[in-house]
Amino acid sequence: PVIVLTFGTFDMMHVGHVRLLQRAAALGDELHVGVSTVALTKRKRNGRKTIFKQDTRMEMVAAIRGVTSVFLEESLDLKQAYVDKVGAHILVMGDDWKGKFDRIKVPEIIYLPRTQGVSTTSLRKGRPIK
Ligand code: C2G
Repeated sequence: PVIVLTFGTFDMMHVGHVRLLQRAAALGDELHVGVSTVALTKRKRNGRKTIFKQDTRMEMVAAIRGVTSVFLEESLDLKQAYVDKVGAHILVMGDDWKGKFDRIKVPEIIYLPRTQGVSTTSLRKGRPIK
């Protein structure tokens, strides 16, 4: 089977996250998802906490059709270890991460375009979605 791996925070799950996961799932037979811990998210986002706890975010991601398994992503620097552990053939990331993981040894890295007009930040601000 073709094994796909992706990562994210998935706080306040929205259509951009769902589409990213479904496009990733369509690239292979299994989709494994690393969900950032609260501690990693604070480091990624200058100390800003997530709205939802890590267990709740994992539960939401696991409920999406096509997701095979979820695990906690504890550090950005452990990407290679996670790739090796799940035996990933394809590493998928949104194109906001373009080029960032090019050193990872994995047969293929695909950066998918983000869904425009929706983000956790816009939801937090309560802005209407186009
Ligand atoms: N995404 C998207 N469209 C949006 C918003 C997000 O396609 N409108 C994608 C992102 O590009 C990412 C995934 O959804 O691939 C999860 O987004 P975030 O929760 O913002 O994840 P992030 O904090 O970027 O974590 O190891 C890398 C990180 O853990 C990625």
